[in-house]
Amino acid sequence: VQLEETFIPSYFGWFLFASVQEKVKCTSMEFVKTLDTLDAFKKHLSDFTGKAEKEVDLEQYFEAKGPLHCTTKFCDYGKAEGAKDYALTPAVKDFYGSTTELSLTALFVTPRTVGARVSLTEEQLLLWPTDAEKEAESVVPAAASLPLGSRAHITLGCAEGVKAVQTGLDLLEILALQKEGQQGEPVEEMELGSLTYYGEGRWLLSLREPICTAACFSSYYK
Ligand code: ACK
Repeated sequence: VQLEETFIPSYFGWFLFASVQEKVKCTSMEFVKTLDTLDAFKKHLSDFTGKAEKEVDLEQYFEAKGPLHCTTKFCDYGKAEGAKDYALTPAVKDFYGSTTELSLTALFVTPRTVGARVSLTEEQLLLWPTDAEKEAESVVPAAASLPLGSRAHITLGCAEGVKAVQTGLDLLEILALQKEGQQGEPVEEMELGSLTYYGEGRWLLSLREPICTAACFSSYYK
């Protein structure tokens, strides 16, 4: 049993193929650069800088680390709650090393993170921990009432001093606002889709065409 425990990874997830990582990074960079130039964004600049007059270079503001992936279960080498049970789930064993196609349906930017929303298929949901949303309840109270898979995302960048776990929380926050009936402020139609502002520096771009990317279900140790 001890041996098994030492082999529980940092996290399980779908890892984007190297060939599509660049495409996703370029698309998000393009979005961030365009967002930076919009008058609507400049109007709310203080969300990011704390001061109205200050400028922000969004391209520099976010830093990307590690391989692009969509976490299914953060295990912390077995220390996270439910890590061992998850690692032993039949679905994890069955799908380990298999390829799937992830559908990215939105991009979002907050003063903390930039990420992509991943819309999971029924089959992909077999790998989704049933308590992933509920675990975020202390930070996003409405999270537990959101559908399974709502937290699924790819972290594309974090502001200085912000940890990647924040990206999924930022996404849940936006989805919780939508569920409460907050429509957000429609800002404009961009080439990639429609941009909405949800206050407090939260921007969501709903993609006209989802970005489909090949990914492999695996795990990360380090
Ligand atoms: O961007 P992410 O999904 O956010 O990918 C990284 C990955 O695990 C390695 O750090 C995610 N992560 C970190 N801590 C947690 C946590 N407590 N709950 C859920 N996901 C987490 C992080």
